[in-house]
Amino acid sequence: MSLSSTDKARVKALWAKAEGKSSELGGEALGRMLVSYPQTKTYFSHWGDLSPQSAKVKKHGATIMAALGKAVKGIDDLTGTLAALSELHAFKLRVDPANFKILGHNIVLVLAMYFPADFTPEVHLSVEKFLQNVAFALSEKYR
Ligand code: HNI
Repeated sequence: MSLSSTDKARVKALWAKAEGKSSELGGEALGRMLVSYPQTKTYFSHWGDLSPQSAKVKKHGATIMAALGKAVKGIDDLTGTLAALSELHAFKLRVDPANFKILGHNIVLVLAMYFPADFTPEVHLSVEKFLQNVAFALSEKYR
């Protein structure tokens, strides 16, 4: 499902609000994913402590959100913007693309928690579509 100009505008507006807190939001989303979907822990087992308090989990949450911030800026060409990351996740990290959906779910949840007034059903719809397109772009290089 491609993003309409309205979807893009909603995502950009919410992101403008979230950006300042993006490290915290990312840490919360990744930390929650590792607890609520324990099957995702296998990819990060080399880190040892995978609790939401873990410094590595927090730092990586910030890394993921920074990449998503770039995706928001490159929202008109997500496949191009995320090509290198797709390559990395497909061939080096070998992450099952089903997990992109799981992380996306946790990101949606955290955005709704932090910005309840902004997270109207319409914004929810546009954010879901954006994250679906991100997941699709990240899956592009899997062959
Ligand atoms: Ni992901 C590394 C972005 C989903 C497992 N990941 C990265 C890096 C970025 C990134 C950026 C750092 C790249 C580098 O070092 O050059 N990851 C994203 C984004 C999403 C995503 C934008 C989806 C929105 N990654 C996932 C998912 C998993 C995942 C769903 C597994 C469940 N990623 C990893 C692993 C690494 C990683 C594992 C390497 C971590 C490390 O440092 O050891």
